[in-house]
Amino acid sequence: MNDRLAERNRGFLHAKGVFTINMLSAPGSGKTLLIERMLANWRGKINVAVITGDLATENDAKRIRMFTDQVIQINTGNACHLDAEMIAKSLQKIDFSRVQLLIIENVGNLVCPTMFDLGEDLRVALLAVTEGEDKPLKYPGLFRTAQVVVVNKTDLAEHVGFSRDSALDNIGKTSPKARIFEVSAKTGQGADLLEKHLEGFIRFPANLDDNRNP
Ligand SMILES: Nc1nc2c(ncn2[C@@H]2O[C@H](COP(=O)(O)OP(=O)(O)OP(=O)(O)O)[C@@H](O)[C@H]2O)c(=O)[nH]1
Ligand SMILES: [Mg+2]
Repeated sequence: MNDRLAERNRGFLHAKGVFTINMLSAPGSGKTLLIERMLANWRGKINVAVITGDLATENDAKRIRMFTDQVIQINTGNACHLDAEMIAKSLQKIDFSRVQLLIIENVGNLVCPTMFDLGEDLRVALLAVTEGEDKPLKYPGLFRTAQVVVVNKTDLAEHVGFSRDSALDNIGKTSPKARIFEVSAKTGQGADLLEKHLEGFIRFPANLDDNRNP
Protein backbone atom coordinates (compact mmCIF):
# COMPACT_ATOMS: atom_id res chain seq x y z
CA MET A 1 0.00 0.00 0.00
CA ASN A 2 2.75 2.46 1.01
CA ASP A 3 4.82 1.50 -2.03
CA ARG A 4 1.92 2.13 -4.40
CA LEU A 5 1.29 5.56 -2.94
CA ALA A 6 5.02 6.33 -3.01
CA GLU A 7 5.08 5.53 -6.74
CA ARG A 8 2.15 7.88 -7.21
CA ASN A 9 3.99 10.64 -5.35
CA ARG A 10 7.07 10.06 -7.50
CA GLY A 11 5.02 10.25 -10.70
CA PHE A 12 3.29 13.43 -9.51
CA LEU A 13 6.59 15.08 -8.62
CA HIS A 14 8.32 14.06 -11.84
CA ALA A 15 5.40 15.43 -13.84
CA LYS A 16 6.03 18.75 -12.08
CA GLY A 17 9.75 18.52 -12.86
CA VAL A 18 10.66 18.29 -9.18
CA PHE A 19 13.62 16.31 -7.78
CA THR A 20 12.99 14.94 -4.28
CA ILE A 21 15.36 14.20 -1.42
CA ASN A 22 14.43 12.21 1.70
CA MET A 23 16.75 13.16 4.57
CA LEU A 24 17.18 10.68 7.41
CA SER A 25 19.14 10.58 10.65
CA ALA A 26 18.97 10.20 14.40
CA PRO A 27 17.28 13.06 16.30
CA GLY A 28 19.52 16.11 16.46
CA SER A 29 22.11 15.11 13.82
CA GLY A 30 21.58 18.46 12.11
CA LYS A 31 19.02 17.81 9.36
CA THR A 32 17.21 21.11 9.85
CA LEU A 33 20.38 23.16 10.22
CA LEU A 34 21.78 21.60 7.05
CA ILE A 35 18.55 22.40 5.18
CA GLU A 36 18.72 25.99 6.46
CA ARG A 37 22.33 26.24 5.31
CA MET A 38 21.61 24.87 1.82
CA LEU A 39 18.54 27.06 1.37
CA ALA A 40 20.56 30.13 2.33
CA ASN A 41 23.26 29.22 -0.20
CA TRP A 42 20.72 28.38 -2.92
CA ARG A 43 18.71 31.58 -2.46
CA GLY A 44 17.99 33.10 -5.89
CA LYS A 45 19.41 30.02 -7.63
CA ILE A 46 17.27 26.99 -6.79
CA ASN A 47 13.68 27.12 -5.55
CA VAL A 48 13.10 24.60 -2.80
CA ALA A 49 10.02 23.32 -0.99
CA VAL A 50 10.38 21.48 2.32
CA ILE A 51 8.22 18.97 4.15
CA THR A 52 9.44 18.36 7.68
CA GLY A 53 8.27 15.63 10.03
CA ASP A 54 8.33 15.51 13.81
CA LEU A 55 6.14 13.83 16.41
CA ALA A 56 5.18 17.28 17.70
CA THR A 57 5.84 21.03 17.35
CA GLU A 58 6.15 23.43 14.44
CA ASN A 59 9.73 24.27 15.44
CA ASP A 60 11.48 23.02 12.31
CA ALA A 61 8.94 24.57 9.91
CA LYS A 62 9.39 27.92 11.71
CA ARG A 63 13.16 27.74 11.21
CA ILE A 64 12.90 26.77 7.55
CA ARG A 65 10.22 29.39 6.82
CA MET A 66 12.96 32.02 7.14
CA PHE A 67 14.25 30.68 3.80
CA THR A 68 11.17 29.50 1.85
CA ASP A 69 7.43 30.00 2.19
CA GLN A 70 6.83 26.55 0.67
CA VAL A 71 7.21 24.58 3.91
CA ILE A 72 4.83 22.04 5.44
CA GLN A 73 5.19 20.67 8.97
CA ILE A 74 3.80 17.18 9.55
CA ASN A 75 3.17 16.13 13.15
CA THR A 76 3.04 12.35 13.33
CA GLY A 77 1.78 12.05 16.94
CA ASN A 78 3.19 8.70 17.98
CA ALA A 79 4.53 7.55 14.63
CA CYS A 80 8.32 7.33 14.34
CA HIS A 81 8.44 7.95 10.56
CA LEU A 82 6.73 9.67 7.67
CA ASP A 83 4.78 7.59 5.16
CA ALA A 84 3.73 8.08 1.57
CA GLU A 85 0.16 8.98 2.48
CA MET A 86 1.29 11.85 4.72
CA ILE A 87 3.45 13.11 1.88
CA ALA A 88 0.60 12.79 -0.67
CA LYS A 89 -1.58 15.03 1.52
CA SER A 90 1.21 17.58 1.96
CA LEU A 91 1.93 17.71 -1.76
CA GLN A 92 -1.58 19.12 -2.30
CA LYS A 93 -0.66 22.13 -0.15
CA ILE A 94 2.52 23.11 -1.99
CA ASP A 95 2.64 25.52 -4.92
CA PHE A 96 5.08 23.76 -7.25
CA SER A 97 4.91 26.35 -10.01
CA ARG A 98 8.49 27.54 -9.38
CA VAL A 99 9.87 24.66 -7.31
CA GLN A 100 12.72 22.47 -8.65
CA LEU A 101 13.66 20.62 -5.48
CA LEU A 102 11.62 19.10 -2.65
CA ILE A 103 13.46 18.21 0.55
CA ILE A 104 11.65 15.92 2.99
CA GLU A 105 13.12 15.97 6.49
CA ASN A 106 12.05 12.70 8.04
CA VAL A 107 11.34 12.13 11.74
CA GLY A 108 14.61 11.79 13.65
CA ASN A 109 15.01 8.02 13.96
CA LEU A 110 17.61 5.54 12.77
CA VAL A 111 15.22 2.64 12.20
CA CYS A 112 11.59 3.30 11.24
CA PRO A 113 11.95 5.83 8.38
CA THR A 114 14.23 3.45 6.50
CA MET A 115 11.38 1.10 5.62
CA PHE A 116 9.08 3.68 4.05
CA ASP A 117 9.52 4.87 0.50
CA LEU A 118 7.99 8.34 0.27
CA GLY A 119 8.37 8.77 -3.47
CA GLU A 120 11.81 10.33 -3.23
CA ASP A 121 14.54 10.20 -5.88
CA LEU A 122 17.45 10.30 -3.45
CA ARG A 123 18.08 9.38 0.15
CA VAL A 124 20.54 11.36 2.23
CA ALA A 125 21.63 9.91 5.58
CA LEU A 126 23.34 12.08 8.20
CA LEU A 127 25.78 10.86 10.81
CA ALA A 128 26.92 13.46 13.33
CA VAL A 129 30.44 13.01 14.71
CA THR A 130 28.93 13.14 18.21
CA GLU A 131 26.98 9.92 17.63
CA GLY A 132 29.92 7.51 17.38
CA GLU A 133 31.66 5.97 14.41
CA ASP A 134 29.91 2.63 14.69
CA LYS A 135 26.37 3.79 13.87
CA PRO A 136 26.54 2.65 10.21
CA LEU A 137 27.36 -0.87 11.43
CA LYS A 138 24.65 -0.86 14.11
CA TYR A 139 21.94 0.64 11.92
CA PRO A 140 22.87 -0.64 8.48
CA GLY A 141 19.43 -0.23 6.89
CA LEU A 142 19.52 3.52 7.02
CA PHE A 143 22.99 3.82 5.53
CA ARG A 144 22.57 1.04 2.96
CA THR A 145 19.50 2.69 1.41
CA ALA A 146 21.19 6.10 1.21
CA GLN A 147 22.98 7.21 -1.94
CA VAL A 148 24.53 10.13 -0.08
CA VAL A 149 25.94 10.06 3.44
CA VAL A 150 26.73 13.33 5.22
CA VAL A 151 29.12 13.24 8.16
CA ASN A 152 27.96 16.35 10.01
CA LYS A 153 29.23 18.46 12.92
CA THR A 154 32.83 18.08 11.76
CA ASP A 155 33.61 21.27 13.72
CA LEU A 156 33.15 19.14 16.87
CA ALA A 157 35.24 16.18 15.68
CA GLU A 158 38.35 16.84 17.73
CA HIS A 159 36.38 17.73 20.86
CA VAL A 160 34.70 14.31 20.91
CA GLY A 161 37.68 12.25 19.77
CA PHE A 162 35.97 11.33 16.52
CA SER A 163 37.91 8.80 14.43
CA ARG A 164 37.42 9.87 10.84
CA ASP A 165 39.13 6.78 9.41
CA SER A 166 36.95 4.41 11.38
CA ALA A 167 33.73 6.26 10.47
CA LEU A 168 34.58 6.36 6.76
CA ASP A 169 35.51 2.69 6.88
CA ASN A 170 32.19 1.78 8.53
CA ILE A 171 30.17 3.83 6.06
CA GLY A 172 32.11 2.23 3.21
CA LYS A 173 31.35 -1.28 4.51
CA THR A 174 27.64 -0.59 4.88
CA SER A 175 27.06 1.64 1.93
CA PRO A 176 29.87 1.01 -0.57
CA LYS A 177 28.45 3.09 -3.39
CA ALA A 178 27.31 6.09 -1.37
CA ARG A 179 29.01 9.43 -1.87
CA ILE A 180 30.29 10.75 1.44
CA PHE A 181 30.45 14.44 2.32
CA GLU A 182 32.05 15.81 5.47
CA VAL A 183 30.22 18.92 6.52
CA SER A 184 29.65 21.34 9.33
CA ALA A 185 26.14 22.69 8.95
CA LYS A 186 27.10 25.22 11.61
CA THR A 187 30.18 26.75 10.00
CA GLY A 188 29.30 25.82 6.41
CA GLN A 189 32.54 23.93 5.92
CA GLY A 190 32.11 21.33 3.15
CA ALA A 191 28.55 22.34 2.31
CA ASP A 192 29.57 23.67 -1.12
CA LEU A 193 30.67 20.22 -2.33
CA LEU A 194 27.46 18.62 -1.14
CA GLU A 195 25.37 21.33 -2.78
CA LYS A 196 27.20 20.93 -6.07
CA HIS A 197 26.62 17.18 -5.99
CA LEU A 198 22.89 17.64 -5.34
CA GLU A 199 22.62 20.31 -8.02
CA GLY A 200 23.95 17.71 -10.50
CA PHE A 201 20.93 15.50 -9.78
CA ILE A 202 18.47 18.34 -10.08
CA ARG A 203 19.74 19.05 -13.58
CA PHE A 204 20.47 15.45 -14.64
CA PRO A 205 18.40 12.97 -12.59
CA ALA A 206 19.73 10.07 -14.73
CA ASN A 207 23.09 10.44 -12.89
CA LEU A 208 21.43 8.71 -9.98
CA ASP A 209 21.59 5.24 -11.44
CA ASP A 210 25.34 5.25 -10.91
CA ASN A 211 25.37 5.18 -7.16
CA ARG A 212 22.61 2.90 -5.92
CA ASN A 213 23.92 0.38 -3.39
CA PRO A 214 23.60 -3.33 -4.20
N1 LIG B 1 28.48 22.33 16.36
C1 LIG B 1 27.54 21.96 15.48
N2 LIG B 1 26.27 21.92 15.86
C2 LIG B 1 25.34 21.54 14.93
C3 LIG B 1 25.69 21.22 13.60
N3 LIG B 1 24.55 20.84 12.95
C4 LIG B 1 23.56 20.97 13.84
N4 LIG B 1 24.02 21.39 15.04
C5 LIG B 1 23.26 21.63 16.27
O1 LIG B 1 22.69 20.41 16.69
C6 LIG B 1 21.39 20.63 17.24
C7 LIG B 1 20.35 19.84 16.46
O2 LIG B 1 20.29 20.33 15.12
P1 LIG B 1 18.99 20.18 14.25
O3 LIG B 1 19.27 20.79 12.93
O4 LIG B 1 17.80 20.68 14.98
O5 LIG B 1 18.91 18.60 14.12
P2 LIG B 1 17.77 17.70 13.45
O6 LIG B 1 18.44 16.52 12.87
O7 LIG B 1 16.94 18.52 12.54
O8 LIG B 1 16.91 17.27 14.72
P3 LIG B 1 15.43 16.60 14.74
O9 LIG B 1 14.60 17.31 13.74
O10 LIG B 1 14.97 16.84 16.15
O11 LIG B 1 15.64 15.15 14.44
C8 LIG B 1 21.15 22.14 17.16
O12 LIG B 1 21.53 22.72 18.38
C9 LIG B 1 22.10 22.59 16.05
O13 LIG B 1 22.50 23.93 16.16
C10 LIG B 1 27.07 21.29 13.23
O14 LIG B 1 27.48 21.01 12.09
N5 LIG B 1 27.95 21.67 14.21
MG1 LIG C 1 14.90 18.86 12.50
